[in-house]
Amino acid sequence: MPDLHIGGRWVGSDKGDRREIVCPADGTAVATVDEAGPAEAAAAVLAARRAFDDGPWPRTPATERGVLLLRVAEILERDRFEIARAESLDTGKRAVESEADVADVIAVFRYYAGICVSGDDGRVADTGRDDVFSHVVREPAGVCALITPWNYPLLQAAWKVAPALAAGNTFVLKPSELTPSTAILLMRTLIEAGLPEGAANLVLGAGPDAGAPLVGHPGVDLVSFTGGLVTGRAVMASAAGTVKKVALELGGKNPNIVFPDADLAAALDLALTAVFLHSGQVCSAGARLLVHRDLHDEFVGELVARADRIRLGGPFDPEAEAGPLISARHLAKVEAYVAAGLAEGATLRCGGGRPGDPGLRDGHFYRPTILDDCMSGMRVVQEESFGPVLTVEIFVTEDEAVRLANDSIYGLAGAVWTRDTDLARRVAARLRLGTVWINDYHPYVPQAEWGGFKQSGVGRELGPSGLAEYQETKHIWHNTRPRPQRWFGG
Ligand code: TXE
Repeated sequence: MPDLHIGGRWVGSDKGDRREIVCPADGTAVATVDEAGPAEAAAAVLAARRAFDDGPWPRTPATERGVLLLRVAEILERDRFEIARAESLDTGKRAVESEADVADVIAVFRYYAGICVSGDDGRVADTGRDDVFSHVVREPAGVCALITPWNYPLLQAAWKVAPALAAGNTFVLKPSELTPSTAILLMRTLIEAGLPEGAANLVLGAGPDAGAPLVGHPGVDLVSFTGGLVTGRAVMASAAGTVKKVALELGGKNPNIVFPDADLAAALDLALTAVFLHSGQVCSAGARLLVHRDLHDEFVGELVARADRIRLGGPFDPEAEAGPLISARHLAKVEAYVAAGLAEGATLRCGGGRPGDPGLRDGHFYRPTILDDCMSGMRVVQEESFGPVLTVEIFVTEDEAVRLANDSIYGLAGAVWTRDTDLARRVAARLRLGTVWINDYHPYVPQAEWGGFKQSGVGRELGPSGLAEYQETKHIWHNTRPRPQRWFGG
């Protein structure tokens, strides 16, 4: 069966282009998929446009849209192991992580189904006139281009698809060319759930070939993009040509601040999870440890001992605690950041290379790495390596901790560890971050907004704001007793 979904039909690539998808854990081929170019991308936009302008979805009552989203959640629940397996094969992440991702995806569809069903009927504006009925309503934004990366392929698609559909939009989804399998399964799920033809379209392919044409297309009203900072800037610039609504989630360089009075057992454990989960390929990875001087030696010593014991392995290895990096190219990028850090004066405490285990030779594995003695100005501290690399900086005062944490072009997420509630709240208030965890790291819920300050992005996903991103606001002024105004005499 062909892999592109355009205007209600599964179609192949016009030019017959196909890409082999390989598992990054061992290099085995897991799928071969059709790849779109500008022609298929344009066809998908036209299909979504027709479905928006003339099709039933934008005019379907919100409660019915909610029922469909619930059906999507049920089908995902039914197929969760098949979907998780596909995600693990594409990304190399552990099966349990993929299963947790699918559970989160289901929760997102349920959340937006609930918002639809509970309804937002707009509001009446007080004009002070009894001859005027003035109300403000929310309408779908239109045709959405949804562009997603490879680290959480299905999850990131769901964060966009669920609110886009809840609001009554039609869309074209363009997943990462490296990890398309679960997007195909999601599309099948939407069709099985009964989504009208053309409301959901899928193009696969490389960013410049299949993604860029969506961003520049005048038929698209909104672009929601998750990916790297450099690509995000290009997307924003290109979208400016037709003044589209733009939502961007561009990653971070997230501080994890540990004060001496923290619950150290929990802080240590979560500091590992913060940075080494999914081998650091997480936009909110706690890649910058800011540790109080009094705590440094003991805390970092224990962290190093535990990081050294993390077992690497493929997705279905029951012993594995972390998987590979996504590609050889990405591995080379991580290696280059570690080399740059060492050249700038950081001290290598553990990791710093590929594992020696011959069983991991065919995968893109990199050992959990801790760089001590880091300074805020170093490239490895400032730029996103997006790998299993922790940099350690020391602070003494509260002000210094806040200053170091905010010394970044990013502002996505971070944590503060202390038993002093006043201190925790003060620091949380001063951090220029979209999410602050106090005595925790990484949890999120669909009910709460996710997104970044500064160059971490524009707009919010999840929560009520995640729905509002996909809506336009319209003010309708209804004069029930119109009369000439006589503004002009003639
Ligand atoms: O991402 P890209 P890459 C960061 C991380 C990583 C870096 C680069 O630091 O090392 O980004 O990763 C599509 N027009 N994050 O190169 O290019 C592309 O096909 C339209 C953080 O893999 O941003 C894919 O679907 N689309 C991030 C998507 O953009 C284009 C998660 C993301 O790819 C395009 C992943 C173009 N011109 C990487 N060029 C996070 N925020 O979590 C590419 N694409």
